[in-house]
Amino acid sequence: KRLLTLLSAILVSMPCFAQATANLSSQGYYADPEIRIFDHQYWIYPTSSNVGEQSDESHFNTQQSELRKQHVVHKAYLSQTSLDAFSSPDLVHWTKHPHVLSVTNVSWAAYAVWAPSAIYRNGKYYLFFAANDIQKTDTFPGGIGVAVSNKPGGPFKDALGKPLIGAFQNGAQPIDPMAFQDEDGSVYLYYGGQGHCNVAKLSGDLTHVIPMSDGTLYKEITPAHYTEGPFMIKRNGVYYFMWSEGDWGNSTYGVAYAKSTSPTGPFTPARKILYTDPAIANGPGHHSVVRIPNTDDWYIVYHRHPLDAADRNQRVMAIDPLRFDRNGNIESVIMSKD
Ligand code: FUB
Repeated sequence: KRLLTLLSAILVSMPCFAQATANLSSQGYYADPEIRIFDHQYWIYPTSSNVGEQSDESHFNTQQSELRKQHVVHKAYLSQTSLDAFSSPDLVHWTKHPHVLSVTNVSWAAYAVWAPSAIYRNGKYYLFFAANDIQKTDTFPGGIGVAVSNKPGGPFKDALGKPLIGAFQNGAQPIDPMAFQDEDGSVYLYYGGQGHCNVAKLSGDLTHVIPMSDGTLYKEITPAHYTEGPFMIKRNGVYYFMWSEGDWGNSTYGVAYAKSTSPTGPFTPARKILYTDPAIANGPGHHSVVRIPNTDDWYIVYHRHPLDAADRNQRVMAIDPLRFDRNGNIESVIMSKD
């Protein structure tokens, strides 16, 4: 009887991940989801990946509209004019918070905002984001920005009036920021696409990059096969640096990780833990990880392509358990069906 009671308690406390994934994927096309815990709620900040939707041009001024017409490189980016967020008490039921950040509130961007990363610091919520990376002009240079709000659901306003990190510092494409607060209060920003990853240390007020202990401002930490989407977690004093590698087109896109005793590496050895399952979904990646407070239960939130997706931007969100073995290595993720 005691065993039955224990089993039913475990089942009740375990969220149903097929349902959780179904609830996330039914929100529509979203990518690059970053999960956080703010105010006793889970929050997800993703990229809008609504390919095919007409962009609303009415909020742009004449100069911005002209620039947008001239620089249509990827149509999908043109409709990424704002970021939505989602909140949940239990990882299963999600409430949408539309337009927590709009590109029209970022004076130095006219094209798109995407791949956000959020932290709580100094009594406020900060949202790091990529903007305008594709078209680089003197007026709209592109880079990684930071926006601030009093609430996790925004509205977030551009904090600096300029990029925090500009184009191609030390060779890294300024996209996919991930802000990591270490236990000593230091904040590190991991970022970079196109196969080049940098880490930079931020000032306490998050307004600028400060030198690391060796004097470096932008340190390249690119692991072999790295594509984009860096993420960092710390467990039992070990830093787990994670990233996305491969390509959706040939079903090699997935998540890998490596370990270190330092937030700036070196990280070793690398191992892939999330990959295409031809029976479930294609190209899972650009993920984030959350630990349930007061437990050693971890979950990975990521985007993936439904098997019938015809376009690389047809990406939906998913969530699954992230498990560690007895040696502290991350086990392969078993993707839930939705
Ligand atoms: O969502 C836009 C881009 O796609 C991100 O910057 C990459 O990480 C990839 O997920």
